[in-house]
Amino acid sequence: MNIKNALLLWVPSRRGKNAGKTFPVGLLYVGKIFEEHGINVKIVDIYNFAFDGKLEDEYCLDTIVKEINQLKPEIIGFSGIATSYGWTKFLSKSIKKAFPSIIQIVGGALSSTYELLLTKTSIDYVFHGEAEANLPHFLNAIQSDRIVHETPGVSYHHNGDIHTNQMPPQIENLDEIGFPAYHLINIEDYITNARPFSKTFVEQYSDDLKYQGIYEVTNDKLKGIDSLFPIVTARGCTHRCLFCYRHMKKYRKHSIDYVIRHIRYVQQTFGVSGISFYDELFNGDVQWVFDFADAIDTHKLKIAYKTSARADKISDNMLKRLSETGCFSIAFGQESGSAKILKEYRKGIKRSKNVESTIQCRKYGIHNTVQIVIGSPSENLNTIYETIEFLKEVNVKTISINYLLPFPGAPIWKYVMEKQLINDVEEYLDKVALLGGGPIINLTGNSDKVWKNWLPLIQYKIKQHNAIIEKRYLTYLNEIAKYEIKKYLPEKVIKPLIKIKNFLNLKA
Ligand code: B12
Ligand code: SF4
Repeated sequence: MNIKNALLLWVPSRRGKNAGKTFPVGLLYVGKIFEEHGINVKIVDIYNFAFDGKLEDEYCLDTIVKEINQLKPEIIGFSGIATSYGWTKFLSKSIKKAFPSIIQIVGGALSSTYELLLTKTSIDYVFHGEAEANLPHFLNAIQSDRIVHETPGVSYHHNGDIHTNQMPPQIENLDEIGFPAYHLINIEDYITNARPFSKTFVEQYSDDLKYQGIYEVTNDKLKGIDSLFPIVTARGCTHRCLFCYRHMKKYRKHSIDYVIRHIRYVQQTFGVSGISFYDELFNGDVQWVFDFADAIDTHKLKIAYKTSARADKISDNMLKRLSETGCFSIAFGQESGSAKILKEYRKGIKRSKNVESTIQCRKYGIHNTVQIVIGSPSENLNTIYETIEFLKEVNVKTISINYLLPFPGAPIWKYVMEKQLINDVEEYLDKVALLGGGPIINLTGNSDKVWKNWLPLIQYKIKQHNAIIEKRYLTYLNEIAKYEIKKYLPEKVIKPLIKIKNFLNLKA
């Protein structure tokens, strides 16, 4: 079969107002493979025309039908995550009706819904894992009229059953993949703004006298950096947490040489200076991190970057080197303040290490959003209070709290299926797409009323704590007023105190 054109669809994972645009990194790697097989590719990002309202599906379909009539693709590929399922179903069925000969394939984390995709939609093949390991086999087979059913790591429907072929070996040397096919999208549409980070850093620590001045270090790192660009330095992770869907098993890093070349390439080609590392795990190889920092110095690279990391592999020295080389933000995934829940999450990190690493970040002017996941099967009011205590202890103001959302393929999914906690998976995925990380499914033994109130309870307690902390600094303010030493203190100390005083509407 002669394949001339392929259309790749980046399917939103959220619905309505929450549908935010995200960089289609995975599809740029997929598009590259098609091009290497002499196939013309077009990427269409559905986020560009997804909007609120009942007609969003129909409107979206109209736009895609126009694209199909223009491009005349022999293959359509869908990419997204599990919550992109609803859109994919609607589009897949509608497209099959109008264009029955087009082969429909799916990849990315969306492939975790492969059973639904192959029974309830018109998808022909679902690709598991990384496209570099199975898509070339599929394209070679199709182009030379061989049997595509033998492609490793692919699920398909055959004689009334779903078949899943054995996974191919993962790519060992990631550098062989090369750079993503950036020319397939309009890069300008995706570069995000780096400025809000310096703002949140100021908000985060402005009341903590010990760290006055630190935000200036961060502002310094972000000087002239107004854009963030995604780069992948690793694939896979060393762990397997309860709620995490992992379709790339083994942990692998690109070489430092590759990453430096990649950074230089995007800086020179797109004029960006800020980098957002899109790895599942950036610091899985500790020595790599130090070597990377040294390479940034050696090559005199001027960058600012944000990344994610496991707190157990963080050390004072690592934070120092990261900060010195431009790191302004790290996300750890602290998950919980309860040792019991951390164990249930199989996080492999102790509470005390989470506290230590989070606090250490301030010392080096590195912003940290504390990420909390609540609502695992063993969660109760005691463990929620342990999390509240943890949040008070680390005293960080930027906190992201989400209820645990089970996704197909994650370890928790088995528990949910065994306990029959979800009757209709399609309906559940649509609900998650609409509501995000709110209270959607109660996995705990607590009543819905209690469980739903955990999030507002944490938020209330933390607000209360922050107000107490802020009041504490009023004592300093009183002292300042009393001894009239205002003029002897630097502005950077006075300003936040005045702000707090005005905020609390209190007299000094
Ligand atoms: C960076 C990231 C984000 C970023 C950017 C999102 C984005 N642009 O994708 C941010 C922070 C915004 C984000 C948010 C969320 N994320 Co996220 N994110 C990731 C992360 C760490 C990396 C994604 C990435 O770019 N990888 C690099 C590329 C190279 O890999 P890839 O996309 O998988 O693509 C490869 C293959 O999958 C395959 N492939 C991909 N598409 C296709 C298509 C075809 C046709 C074929 C053949 C092959 C193929 O080939 C590619 C090359 O090898 C992944 C973890 C992971 N490793 O995937 C989680 C992950 C995708 N996120 C996840 C989740 C749940 C979320 C949130 C819902 C979290 C939340 N509660 O809010 C939100 C959703 C936000 C949104 N609006 O979409 C889950 C999805 C779980 C699932 N079963 O669907 C993942 C897998 C994390 C996890 N392990 O649980 N995320
Ligand atoms: S949550 Fe983080 S540490 Fe845990 S398995 Fe997923 S990527 Fe790895």
